[in-house]
Amino acid sequence: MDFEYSDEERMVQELARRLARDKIAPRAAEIDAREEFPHDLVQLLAAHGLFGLVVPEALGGSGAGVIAFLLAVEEIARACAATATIHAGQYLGMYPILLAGSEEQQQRLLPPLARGERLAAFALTEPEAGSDVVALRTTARRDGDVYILTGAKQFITSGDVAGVLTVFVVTDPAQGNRGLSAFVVEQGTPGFRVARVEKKMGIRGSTTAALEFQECRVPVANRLGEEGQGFRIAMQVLDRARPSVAAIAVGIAQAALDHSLEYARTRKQFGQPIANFQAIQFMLADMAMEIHLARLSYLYAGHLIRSGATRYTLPAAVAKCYASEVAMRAATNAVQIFGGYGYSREYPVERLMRDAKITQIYEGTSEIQRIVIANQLLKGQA
Ligand code: COS
Repeated sequence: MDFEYSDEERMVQELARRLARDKIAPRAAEIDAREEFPHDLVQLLAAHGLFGLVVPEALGGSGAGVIAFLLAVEEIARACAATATIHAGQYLGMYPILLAGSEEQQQRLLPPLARGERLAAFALTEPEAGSDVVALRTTARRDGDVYILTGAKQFITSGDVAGVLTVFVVTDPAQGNRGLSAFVVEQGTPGFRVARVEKKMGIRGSTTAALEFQECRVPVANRLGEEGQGFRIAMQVLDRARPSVAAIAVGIAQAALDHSLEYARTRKQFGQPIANFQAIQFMLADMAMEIHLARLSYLYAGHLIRSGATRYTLPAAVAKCYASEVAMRAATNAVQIFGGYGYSREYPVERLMRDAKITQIYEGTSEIQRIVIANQLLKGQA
């Protein structure tokens, strides 16, 4: 496995680290407190080309590649997990078009997304179907050169601010997973509306919307792939996207370690810095070990993607599941190290603990990742 970064990957990492430290970290606490969508930070990331890292130059991106993308996500999440969710959510929304879109669709839709002029969203989950994708109820019925979409979507990252949404629906209920199809719906399409924006425990700067489709007419030209390919497209997109959730989790865990180290060196009890106590040192060491391994696991999945592997379902699920559990443990232990101050909203670690929790839930819960991993093992694909 070659973990040498190219010059471009290293440059993107350094750029993201600098922006995160200088511009994003100072905004993180107020974005969280005000539950404010950070339009300024979206513009900042757009101005520095950070929305187009996996998009080829001919389609408005930089083609820096998946490793550059993952490294940027970790740096952004180290400063603000909400901003990292918006950033990674853009790629989640673009991947269906990148993986399944026709040349015409890619040329029409991707350049403004890659430049960050429009946001994208991935609309799969519904009120009655999250883990169980085949239970989707939103339907699309063909009528000449349009499809008529009817139904509801739930928990859609950036669903209210996105200009372009990739929406997964049932076109043939008799066909199970082969009866789902994927469509691009643009904001402003009659019949499409944002029903609600959720109030959340964490990642409060990222918006999460409930969407409604009432006789929403979508041109056939916006169908991604063929009818019946929706399930496979969704699974392929999730395989691509899960390493980026792992990178968000590693960024949160690294922030927990950064804050814990600083605090342990300066906080004095019993006449000395608490960093002198082995109970604290062991927590710091465990955090460092786990972060190291979680980072390697998302980089390994990224390496497989970069080298053109056709399936990386298992390593992507391993990275997502492991890193999200590492983030939760690291954030919980950071609160423990800070003691009473850790529980106070004056210090950043309580936000990290709230933000870490979502990484065990979105883009497939830890339980779903274990099912995916076990399925791969039992099919002999590991
Ligand atoms: N890549 C390509 N094809 C895939 C695939 C993948 N990662 N995963 C499954 N497929 C294909 C299979 O090869 C199979 O094809 P055939 O019917 O031709 O054999 C088909 O899709 C069905 O696969 P499988 O039988 O494994 O599907 P299941 O219904 O058992 O899948 C799980 C169940 C739980 C794995 C799936 O529904 C899933 O991942 N759910 C979680 C979704 C999720 O993460 N939701 C969170 C919200 S999204 S932000």
